Amino acid sequence: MNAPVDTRLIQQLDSAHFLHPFTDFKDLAGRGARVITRAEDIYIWDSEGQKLLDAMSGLWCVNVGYGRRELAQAAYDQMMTLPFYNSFFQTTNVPAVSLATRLASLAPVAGDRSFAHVFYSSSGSESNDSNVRMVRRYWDLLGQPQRKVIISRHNAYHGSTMAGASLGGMSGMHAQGDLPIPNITHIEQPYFFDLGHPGESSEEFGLRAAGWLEEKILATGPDRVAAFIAEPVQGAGGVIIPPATYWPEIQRIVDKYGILLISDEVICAFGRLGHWFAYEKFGYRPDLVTFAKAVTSGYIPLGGVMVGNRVAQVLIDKGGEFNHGYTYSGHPVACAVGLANLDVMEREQLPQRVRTDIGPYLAKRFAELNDHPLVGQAETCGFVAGMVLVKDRQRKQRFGADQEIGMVCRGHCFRGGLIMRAVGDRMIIAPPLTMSHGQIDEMMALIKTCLDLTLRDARKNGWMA
Ligand code: PXG
Repeated sequence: MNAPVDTRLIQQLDSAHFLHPFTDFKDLAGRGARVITRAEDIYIWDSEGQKLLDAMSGLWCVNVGYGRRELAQAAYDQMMTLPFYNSFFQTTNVPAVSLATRLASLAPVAGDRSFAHVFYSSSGSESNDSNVRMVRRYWDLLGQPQRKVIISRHNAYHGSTMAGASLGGMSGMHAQGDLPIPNITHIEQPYFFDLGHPGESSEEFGLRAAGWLEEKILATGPDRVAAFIAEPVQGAGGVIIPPATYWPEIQRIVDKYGILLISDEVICAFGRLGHWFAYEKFGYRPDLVTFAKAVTSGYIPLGGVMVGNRVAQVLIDKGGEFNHGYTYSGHPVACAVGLANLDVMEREQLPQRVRTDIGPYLAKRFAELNDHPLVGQAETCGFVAGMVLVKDRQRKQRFGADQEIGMVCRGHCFRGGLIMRAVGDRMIIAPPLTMSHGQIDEMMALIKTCLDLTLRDARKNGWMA
C-alpha cells in the first residue's frame, strides 16, 4: 500500500533542495512535482493515490516490470557479501566477471566483430565517454592519431556529459555548454516523414539518408574519421525508425572507409526490439555497443560498452595502460542485479516474446491509430512506438511549435492515467516487455481517449478543421 505522504511538504522540500534534470526550475517550483511513491507490474502510483499505466517503463528502463523480488534479493545478498570493491588495481569480483561472461555469450558472433569483452560504467552517458576515449586510443595505438573525428546525427541522444551531449545532436544541449567538443560532427537523421521528398519511397530515402554519412566522410577527409555512432532506432529523439535500406547501406559505407561503428543500444538492447542486442535485428556489425538502462531494468545504475574483438585485440595486444575508468566500474551489487535481471529475461523469454508475440500484437493495434484525424503516421519497432500529430493528414501539415500539441496530449494522458512521452509533435511509448495482450488493449484504449481529447482541444482552439 501507499505509505502516507504529505504531498505539499514533499513538493516544498523538493523545490527548496532538489534541482531536477532537464527542468525549468522556476516553472516546477510554481506547479510542484508529481510525487511517485510506489510501483507494481506496469503501474505506478503517486502520493495522491492516482494510478498510472507506465507506458515508458520508467525512462526506457524497466523492461521486466516493477516489483521483481529476485532483483531486490540479489542486491541484498550481494550487499551482505561484498557491497563494494574497486576493479582498478588488479582486483576483480565475481558478479562483474559473471555478468561480462554472460553478456559476451548473448552477443552474436561475427568474426572479428564478435564480443568477448565488456567495459563497465554506471550510465549510458559515461559509457559513451568511454567510447570516445576507447576509439581514440584504438587509432593512436594503430599509429593513426589523426583519426579523431566521430560522426553522429542531428536529433540523436547519447547522454548528458560533455562527450555524451556532444555526440548527441540536440541543439538545446549544445547551446548551453559550448558544445560539441572538437572533432565531433553531425549528419541529418533518417526521419522519412520529415525529410522524405514527395514521391520518394522510404527505401529510396533510406539510401539517400545513409549517403549523408559518405558525404560527411569525404568532406572531413576519410583518413581523419575515427567512428560513426548511432542509435539503432532513435529513442529520445522521438522513436525515429529508419527505413529498411538504411542500416545495410551504413554498414557498406563504414566498411568501405574502415571506420569504427558504435551502436548506442542504451534503449534498444535487452529485448526492446525483440533481440538481446538491436544490431541483430537490423543485421549490421558494430565494433562497440553502448548499453545501460535495461541491463538491470533500471533497478540500480549500471552501464557499459561491449567491446568488439577488432578494438579489444588492439587495446590488449599493443599493451600500455588505458588511463580511463570509474570508481563504480564493475560494481558488484549492480552486476549481481544485472545477472538476476537477465535470469528473468531469459526465463520469460522476453526478447522472443517481443519478436513473435507482443511486438506483432502492438504493431497491429498501434497501426489502428493511423485512422485517427490527428495522426500523421503511427509505427512500431519491437516494443517501441511513435506517432506524429498533424493538423492535416493529407497535406502532412504540422502544428506550430508554439501550439505545443505534444504537451496538450501529454496533459490528457496524465489526467487519464497513462504515462506517454511527448517529443515535440511526436507521442512515444516503450512499455514493459511483460505486458499481456489485455494490458496492451487497456493501454490502447487510454491512448485513443487521450487523442480524442487532444483533437477536441485542437479544434476548439481553431488549430485545425
Ligand atoms: N544513449 C542513449 C541512446 C540514451 O537513450 C543515454 C545514452 C544516456 O544514458 P544515461 O544513463 O546517462 O541517462 C541515453 C539516455 C528521454 C530521455 O527524454 C532519454 C534518455 C535519458 C533521459 C531522458 O527520452 N536516454
